[in-house]
This record gives sequence, C-alpha cells and structure tokens, in this order.
Amino acid sequence: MNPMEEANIWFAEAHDEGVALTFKITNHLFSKKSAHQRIDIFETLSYGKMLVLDGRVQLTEKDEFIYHEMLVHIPMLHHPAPRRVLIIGGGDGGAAKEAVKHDVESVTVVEIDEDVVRAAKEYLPFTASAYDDPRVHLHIGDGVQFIEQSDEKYDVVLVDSTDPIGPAEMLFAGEFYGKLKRVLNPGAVVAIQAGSPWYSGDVTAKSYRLLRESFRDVRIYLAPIPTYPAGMWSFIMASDAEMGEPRPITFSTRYITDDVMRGAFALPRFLLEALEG
Ligand code: AG3
Repeated sequence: MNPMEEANIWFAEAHDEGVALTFKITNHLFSKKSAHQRIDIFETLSYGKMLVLDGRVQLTEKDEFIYHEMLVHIPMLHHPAPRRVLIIGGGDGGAAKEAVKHDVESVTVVEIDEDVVRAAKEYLPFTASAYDDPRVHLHIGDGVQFIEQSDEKYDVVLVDSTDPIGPAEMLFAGEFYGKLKRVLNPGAVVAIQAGSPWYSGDVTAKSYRLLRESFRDVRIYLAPIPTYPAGMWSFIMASDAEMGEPRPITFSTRYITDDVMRGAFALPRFLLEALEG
C-alpha cells in the first residue's frame, strides 16, 4: 500500500450543512492558489484523478465523460452543421475533447485561469489531450471581455463554468446572455451548465428565465453525474432558431445515445415547479 493510502486521507466537498461527498485520496498531485482560485488535483482511490477548484469537484477521470458528452453533444446535434465552436471556461480541455468529435473547423477555449490549463496539461491528459488537436485554440482571458471584444462569430457556444460563486459569477448574469448575441452566427445554439437542480433549483430556474429573455427556444436537460452535488445536474440549451429534432449520433461515445438525448429533456415535477415559481 502506498504511504498516502495508508495515511487514510480523505477529501470532502460539503453539499449542504449536513451532507458531504468524501473521496479517499492516494496522492495530492497539485495544489496552488492561482490569481483566480484555489486549484487542487488529487489521485483518488475510486475515481482516478480529480480536479477541484475552490473546494468544488470539477471532474474526475472516471465520470467526466458523462458531463462533457452531455454539455457538448446535445447542443452540437441540435445545430444542423456546427463548424465554429466557442467554449467559455473548460480550461481542463474536456469539453473541447468532445467538440472535436464533430466535423468542426475550429474550437476556441476561453479560459480565465492559465494555471488550470497548465495543471490539466500536466496531470489530466485524458481531457487536456484536446489541446493536441490543431483545430483547438486556447485564449487565456475573461469570457465576458472576450465576447464583448471578439470580431469572430460561432455556431455553438458552450459555457463550461464553475458554480456561480467566484470567477464564474458574471457568466450567470442576464447581461452576459444578451452580450453573447454579438458572437453568434444565425441559427447558433448556446448551452450552459446550470447547476444542481436539487440543491440550487433557484439558480437553474433563474438561468432559464434569463435565457428566455434573450432567446426564442430555450430547453433544460438533465444528466446524472455521480461526483457532483446530489448526482443530478442541469444544463440549458438556447437558440433564436427553432431547434428541431437532433441529428443522430455518428461518433463514438460512452454515455450519450439517441435515446439518452431524447430522455434528458424529461424534467421532474419539483424542477418544473421551480421554473414556474
Ligand atoms: N464545471 C461544472 C462543475 C460544477 C461542480 N460543482 C460542484 N462540485 N459544486 C465542470 C468543468 C469541467 N470541465
């Protein structure tokens, strides 16, 4: 047994005052207080490598595919022919890794924290390998500033952010969704991660309402992510075009199927009620 494993060290993320998810740690690979947040990378006994920002689990080696496939492929397949993709956040490369499975011309990742990218390249090759693809371009900077200043236009914009506390706060504001329009091609589809509908249904509902103020067709969908709070996660997809049926999946996946894609839009009563309230 390695000495760290024997030492019985655990990492816990509290999901509310009375509940936490706890991982047995076999190695603390990286730790840094960057200009934007605290970054930790752990080797866990059960979930492989794990990226934690400000104490919140962002991804694990074992289940990242569920989150990234659902964030990326659902909007991409609701666009008739996405060629240019913008990812706001997602410095670990996980969303870019899925986006390049499509016939895209370019995938631009705008990450505010260069240290996240550096750490991912060193310790998380299963997501950061995306940066080896010549179609993937990295821009270090603030996502809001980028959309205010960019002259480029995109077919799909994905917001792969942390929770709406800390550096990502601005990405959940109404103004941001309005400004996004500047960088959208006609018929573009936008998708955001919209938090835990169980613990923060208010955040999910608020994002939904704000997106409805800016876009014509707005849809919420869910996915089970074992290592996120409550395991149930929400995403919102929005477009000014009426999004029709998704195109079928024609590339290799580990989670999403055509049926999963259809089923993901079925919402539980408590969330529908939060949306009305
Ligand atoms: N971004 C969403 C992570 C949210 C997790 N929240 C939490 N654990 N409290 C994931 C980024 C992966 N590319």
